[in-house]
Amino acid sequence: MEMKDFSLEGKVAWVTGASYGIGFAIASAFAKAGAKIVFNDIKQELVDKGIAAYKEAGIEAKGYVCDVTNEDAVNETAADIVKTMGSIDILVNNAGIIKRIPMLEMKASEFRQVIDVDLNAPFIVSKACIPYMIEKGHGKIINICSMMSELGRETVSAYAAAKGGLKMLTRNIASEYGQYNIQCNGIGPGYIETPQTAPLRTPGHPFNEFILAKTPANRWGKPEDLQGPAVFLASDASNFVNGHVLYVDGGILAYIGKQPQ
Ligand code: NAP
Ligand code: GCO
Repeated sequence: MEMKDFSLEGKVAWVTGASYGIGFAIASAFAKAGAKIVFNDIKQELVDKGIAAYKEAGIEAKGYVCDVTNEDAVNETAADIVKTMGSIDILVNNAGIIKRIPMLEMKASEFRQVIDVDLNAPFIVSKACIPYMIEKGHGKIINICSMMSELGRETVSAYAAAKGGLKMLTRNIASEYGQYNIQCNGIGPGYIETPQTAPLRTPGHPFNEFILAKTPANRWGKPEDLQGPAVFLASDASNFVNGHVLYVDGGILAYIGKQPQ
C-alpha cells in the first residue's frame, strides 16, 4: 500500500445536497484530497451560498440546482457534469430529509416524501451515474445511511424505513456492479451536529442528555468526524471494500448506554 492510494487527485466527486452540513464537510475533505467538487441543492440561493462557502474554504466547487427526486433533472445534471468535468468518479448520496412524526399521526404523503428523498433518490442518482462509471472502468458510490439503518425509535418510521432500505440498496449496487470495478459502500453517521439535528440538541433537552448517555465518547459527532472515513471509501485504498456500511457513531451501536448513577 502507498499513501497515494488515499489520494483523490484527478477525480470528480458529486456530493448531493452539499451546500452545508455533512455533505459540505465530506466534499471539503474530498477537495483537500485532490478531487474536483460538484454539488447540488434544490434552491439557487442555497447553491449560491454553497459556492461562496466552498470559495471561502479555498475550493472551486461547481453547483447545480437539482432536486434529487426529479429523474429528468438528475439525468441532465449527470450528463452535464460528465460533459463539462470529464467524468463522475465518486458519487455521495447525501441529500436527505427527516420528518419526526408519530406513525399514527403521519400522513401517507409525508411518509412517501421521506422515502422519495432518502431512498428513491439515491436509486435515481446512482442509476444516472453508474453507466459513466462503467465506461471509465471504475467508480465509487457512498450512500449516507444512519443509526436508523439498524435501529428504530419513536417518530422516525419513514426515515428508518428509508435508511434501512438504503443499506440494502448499497449492498445490491455492490453486488450488481462490483464486476465493473465499482465499489458501493455506506457511511452510517451517529448523532451529528448539523441543522437536521438542531431541534434535538438544545441544552437540557431530554434527547440531548439521552444521546450523550448512549454515546461512549459522551459527545455529539461533528461533520468533520466523517471526513476521514469518507475519503477512505472514496479512494483506491478501499478498492476491495464493497457493500459495507461503515458506522461513524462514536460507539453508539456497540453500547447499551451509560448506567444511571
Ligand atoms: P441537513 O443539514 O438537513 O442537509 C441536508 C441537505 O440535503 C440540505 O442541503 C438539503 O437542501 C438537501 N436536500 C434535501 N432534500 C433535497 C432534494 N430533494 N434535492 C436536493 N437536495 C436536497 O442534513 P445533514 O444532517 O447534513 O444530513 C445529511 C445526510 O446525512 C442526510 O442523508 C441525513 O439523513 C444523514 N444523516 C444525518 C445525521 C445527523 O445526525 N445529522 C446522522 C446520520 C445520517 P435544502 O436545505 O434545500 O433542503
Ligand atoms: C433522529 C435523528 C437521527 C439522525 C441520524 C442518526 O431524529 O433520531 O435525526 O435520525 O439524524 O440519522 O444516525
